[in-house]
Amino acid sequence: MPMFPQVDPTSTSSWRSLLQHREEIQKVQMKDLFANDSSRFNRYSLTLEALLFDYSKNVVVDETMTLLFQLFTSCKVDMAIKAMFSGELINKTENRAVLHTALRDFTSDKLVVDGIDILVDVRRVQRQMKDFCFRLHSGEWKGFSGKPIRYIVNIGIGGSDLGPVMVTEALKPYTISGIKAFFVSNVDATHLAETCKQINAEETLFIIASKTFTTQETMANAHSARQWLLQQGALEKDIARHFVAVSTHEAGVKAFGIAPENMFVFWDWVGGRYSLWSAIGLSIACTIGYENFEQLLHGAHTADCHFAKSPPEKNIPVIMALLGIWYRNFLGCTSEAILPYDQYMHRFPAYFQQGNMESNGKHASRDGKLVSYATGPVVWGEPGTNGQHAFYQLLHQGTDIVPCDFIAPAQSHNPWGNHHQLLLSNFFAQTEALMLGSAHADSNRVFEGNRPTNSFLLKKITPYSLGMLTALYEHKIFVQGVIWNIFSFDQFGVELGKVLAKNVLKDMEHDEEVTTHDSSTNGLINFWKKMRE
Ligand code: G6Q
Repeated sequence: MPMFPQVDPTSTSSWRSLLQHREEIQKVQMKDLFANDSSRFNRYSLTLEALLFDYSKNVVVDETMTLLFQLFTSCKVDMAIKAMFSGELINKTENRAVLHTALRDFTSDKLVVDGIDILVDVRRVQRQMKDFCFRLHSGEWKGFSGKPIRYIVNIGIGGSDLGPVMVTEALKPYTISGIKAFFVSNVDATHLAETCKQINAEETLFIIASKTFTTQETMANAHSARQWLLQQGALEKDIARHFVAVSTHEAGVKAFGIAPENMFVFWDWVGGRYSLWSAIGLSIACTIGYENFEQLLHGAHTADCHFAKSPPEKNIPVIMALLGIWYRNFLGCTSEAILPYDQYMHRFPAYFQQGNMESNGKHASRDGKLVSYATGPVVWGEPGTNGQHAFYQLLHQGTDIVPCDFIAPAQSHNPWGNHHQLLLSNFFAQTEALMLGSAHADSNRVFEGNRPTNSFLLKKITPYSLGMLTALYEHKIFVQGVIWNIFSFDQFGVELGKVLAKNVLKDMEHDEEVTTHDSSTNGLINFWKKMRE
């Protein structure tokens, strides 16, 4: 039985009303809305502690928002939110709870899932991580030649890579002095080889991060890293000082040769792309310190409380989600851009590209039928201002409307001359120009305007504020998944890739001509066989 009712969103009266309302909104120009309503910014913006969310530059009027909030109610999203936080098995296709929120909950005493209080285990692993970081940073943990660890190399891919990379990059100013972090994900040996050129084996800790501990890319890189360490003078007995693992698969970790005391566990109720808050965040904690990692969790918990307790009209992730649905399902937008005006945040769009596209890139509804409406859009982005000198052309004058999220800190970690003002002047000017547009006699020079943006202003990018922002984006994905009536927490499309490559690999391991595939695939494999060394 589903934990919360399944609702086909198109069967609701709010959906039908939104379809009608769309006709009226086609005539609306945001610039007129601003001209006629001096309170629009105040009415269409919210704060969460020091974070400002301005959604006034969207093609919406009060009626749009009212209908969207009605859609939220008709689709029983409030029940779904409760079901997630309380640990119900809402990831039904994998028969799992979805509880990354429990990893950042320092206030609850107990959370029972399948008869087990999971918070006991959560706190035990957090203490293990804290203790490990202390030993690492105090120099007590030494490499095979007796030197302390300086290089952290996380080996993982997808959810076991993107989150740690995104956070470690975004929080670079918090890096512990003397520590340098690297992330190896691609099975292309170049990734590992180029990393090895920048590190010393005797001062390196490899963190093998893999939920399943079977992922081809991660296992290949882990074995090659092990081989490299031995080539650099380490002995078999030294492996324990240079390799630790983060996984849910204890037997797999053991088989690789990593001692159980050097394993950090997490649980099947943590989805890969939601796992940076678990022990998968070990590379983050090793790089910026455990206390800062904990601040990240605290920030996320603040967003969790906001999401769980605020009414839809005051709920930032709910409004982010509803606006996304408005553009995707009613105004036909096929993509969304995330544009951080902060160089340290350069992997934030990639992180949420996975978060969104892997969660909501689904075509089957929760009752197993094919959906009759659009689900997750393409999500992409790059940091400003670089994007301005590249793809913003299409944002301003292209034939597609791309709703954009602009994100920036009010304060820079590098207050150098007037750089930060220059950066933010671009942010503010771009959102204004996208909204206003400009007229010209020459159509090549016309900017139609009326192009929607959300703006997020944070005081500064800190572990706490980044945790908060990240959790807001996570909850946006959740709300959209519920309204689209799809399962957001499985990833059969990703798993397909893992199987396909294995099958083709078998055909590449012998010298015979391959004939069992379509002519293109046969042709490619056979051409490669002739060209390989
Ligand atoms: C995330 C996905 C996927 C996964 C990787 C790595 O939600 O499931 O990106 O994280 O395929 O998987 P492992 O952690 O099992 O190696």
